Amino acid sequence: MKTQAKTRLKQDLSLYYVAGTMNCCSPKDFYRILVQAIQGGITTFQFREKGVNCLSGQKQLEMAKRAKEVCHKHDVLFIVNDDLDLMKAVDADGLHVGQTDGNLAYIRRQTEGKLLGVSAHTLAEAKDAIVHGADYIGAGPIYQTSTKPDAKKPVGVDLIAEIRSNQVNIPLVGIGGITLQNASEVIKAGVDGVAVISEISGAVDPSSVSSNLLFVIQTAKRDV
Ligand code: TZP
Ligand code: MG
Repeated sequence: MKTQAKTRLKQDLSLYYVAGTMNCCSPKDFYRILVQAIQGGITTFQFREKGVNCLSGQKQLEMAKRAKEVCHKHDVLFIVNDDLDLMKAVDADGLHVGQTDGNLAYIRRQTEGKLLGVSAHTLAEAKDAIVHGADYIGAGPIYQTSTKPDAKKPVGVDLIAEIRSNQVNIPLVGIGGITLQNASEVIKAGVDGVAVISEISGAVDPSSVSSNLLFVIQTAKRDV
């Protein structure tokens, strides 16, 4: 990735909201919360429709299309979690995969011209993702999270410092248990952005939580 595109991506990943309808009370709430999060200033959205009570088939496709439309109307990047076919069907901006979601070399070929994000739990996984051409890394879980039932043990901000001290200059986001209270610490450890599910999807006022998070992130970035 060219330096200018990398700088732009680092900016675009600043406040990365991840959600599916099952993280909200209903599909209707999912869409309302997404719109409010956009109003509050999220910069990237990942459609992660998986687990108990998730939408499938045509309903999932329609929701993904609606979500992409509202994201693009407001210049928010739209990324699809795991599902290559869905990413292609909605012509998303990119795909995000975990360590067990398939062969990275194959996935990179299939996502040519799109962004590819890869989750990493260790420095070795981050390096492997870079070798395979990932555009950005999602590092975590940083803190304890109850949103992802199969989440690994929290790695803390040490993982971020470790990745950065190995001269890994790839766009990097932290994920897992990130809140308004700890977002600044995560940014100061060296990430370009923070990814959250419950802090926004469970908020009484998703718009103000999003704008407060963005403020904390931008302030912390200036202090790094
Ligand atoms: N990957 C690692 S932790 C996590 C994912 C998808 C869940 C993050 O959710 P929350 O509610 O922000 O802790
Ligand atoms: Mg996955």
